[in-house]
Amino acid sequence: MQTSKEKGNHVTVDWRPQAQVIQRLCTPPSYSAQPEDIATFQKEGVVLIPGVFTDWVDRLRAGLQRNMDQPDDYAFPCDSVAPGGKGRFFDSYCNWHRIPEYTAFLSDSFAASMACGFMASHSAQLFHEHVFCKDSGTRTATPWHHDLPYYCVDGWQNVSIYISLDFTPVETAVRFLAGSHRSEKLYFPRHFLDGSDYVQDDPKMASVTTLEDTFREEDIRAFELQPGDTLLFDFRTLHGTTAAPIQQQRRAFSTRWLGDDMVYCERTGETSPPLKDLGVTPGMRMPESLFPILWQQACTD
Ligand SMILES: O=C(O)CCC(=O)C(=O)O
Ligand SMILES: [Fe+2]
Repeated sequence: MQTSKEKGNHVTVDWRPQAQVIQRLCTPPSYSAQPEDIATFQKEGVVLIPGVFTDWVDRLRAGLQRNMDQPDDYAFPCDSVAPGGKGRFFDSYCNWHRIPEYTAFLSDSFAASMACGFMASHSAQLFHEHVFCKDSGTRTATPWHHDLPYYCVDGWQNVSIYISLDFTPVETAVRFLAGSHRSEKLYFPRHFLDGSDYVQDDPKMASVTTLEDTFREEDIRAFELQPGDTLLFDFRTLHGTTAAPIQQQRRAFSTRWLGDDMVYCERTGETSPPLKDLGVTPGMRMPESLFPILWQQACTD
């Protein structure tokens, strides 16, 4: 039997960014969001912005290739196809400071400014990046889940910016339950390998596993994606995929952002990423020495 440790991301190299890398980050350019996109994000918990990062696709693919070629040289690699299963479902995170193409994206793209606008925040603090690859032949569904309970942070102003790096037909793309980000309910994180719940002994959390059959079709948002198409979604929005086989490699590069009200919290069990010794107590902002603030809105009030 696999232990819960073997199912998740493995501890390899140190995930902590060096101060010098943070100091070298430039002020990224600014993004002008369409008010209707922000409104959709706030109402539905997800919005698609077609083609917005097309210019970054080649560089991010090159970065992801480094990550996948030598997974153990980078932090927290994970393979989530069960023994004997077909294909490969790879993910890894917290490598933005080690992979030059990821660092360049944070320094030179308008992602930080975009995050700030969609979160309706005065600042955008980088939590981490997260990359995914499902190889052709993979039949492993991404289990329905939402991201917040995986994390050692809590609050409402947050966003993931998920950039598709390949053409992805709607059948195998991530689908979202519109409006689920407004529910106060939290569900146990799940292992991507087999959909099992994490061991988090929190009486306020429930299991989402029995709920997915009850989602109404009209509330599901699913999008065919071209390389560079980008989904912005809330850490609380429920999402997952079908088990339809992947016909053609599907890769994605995601960055996770914290707004003004996001603070450190202690979960009652394992978290993902499993970040330790952050030097903060519950209720405090995440330390900027590890999670840099990359955008600050000019103060207008
Ligand atoms: O790409 C996938 O299948 C999973 C993505 C996901 O869960 C996320 O970005 O939070
Ligand atoms: Fe997720």
